Amino acid sequence: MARQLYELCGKDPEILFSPYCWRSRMALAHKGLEFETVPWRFTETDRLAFANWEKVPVLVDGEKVVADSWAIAQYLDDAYPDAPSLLHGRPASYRFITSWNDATILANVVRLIVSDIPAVLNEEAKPYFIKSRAARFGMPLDEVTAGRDDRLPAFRASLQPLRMTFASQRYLGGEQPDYADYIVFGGFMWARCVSPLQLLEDNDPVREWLERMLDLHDGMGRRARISGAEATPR
Ligand SMILES: N[C@@H](CCC(=O)N[C@@H](CS)C(=O)NCC(=O)O)C(=O)O
Repeated sequence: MARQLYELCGKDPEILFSPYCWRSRMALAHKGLEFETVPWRFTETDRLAFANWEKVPVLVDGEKVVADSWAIAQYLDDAYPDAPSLLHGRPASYRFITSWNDATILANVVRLIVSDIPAVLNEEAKPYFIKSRAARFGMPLDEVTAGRDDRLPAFRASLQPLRMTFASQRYLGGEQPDYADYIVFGGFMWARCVSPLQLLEDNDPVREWLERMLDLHDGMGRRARISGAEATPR
């Protein structure tokens, strides 16, 4: 059986927008491993019963089933030690990057784009998403993102650790990307796929890094389908 990655999609199965799934698809590409996407939508938890899990990504690699993006990264390094490393045998250091990313980037990005997500969802997933996320934020999704343009400068300022790093290296991994880059990249792909909002200014070094990331692995990120008929790159 071909290697399979269960990934979150919209009503259009080619709109793949989960930040966590992007980590895993870039990690597979980094390892040079071919895989096919199994499109998965919110509310389809039954389809993940085989993995004893309720979220994506889930990787099926032959007999092996691995759920959770972090577990997938570790599994790939263990199972394919001769392919380029993701975590370089030091998963502990990447834990911090994951935590910083999730607490700073993902937590802010969701407050900038969450109201754009229902438009990409299938009819069944829409009410589930709107209700569950409104409950999480304690307010309707439009209120969560209200005034988002005014909040962009603070979001951009929070990325200063990235700018300081890119002043002396091309990637978080150094001269080559590694899993640290894929962790951070996932959040930007999430926004790119579902929202017209331009998170980064054109002359931002983070934007320059993002452009490099979009080109990796035969332009996997750049080729990704994004929502909106106009679909101008952002
Ligand atoms: N810690 C998990 C998080 C995965 C996760 O939250 N996935 C979301 C998609 S972005 C999901 O499947 N959510 C299901 C739901 O909200 O019902 C990982 O790193 O894989």
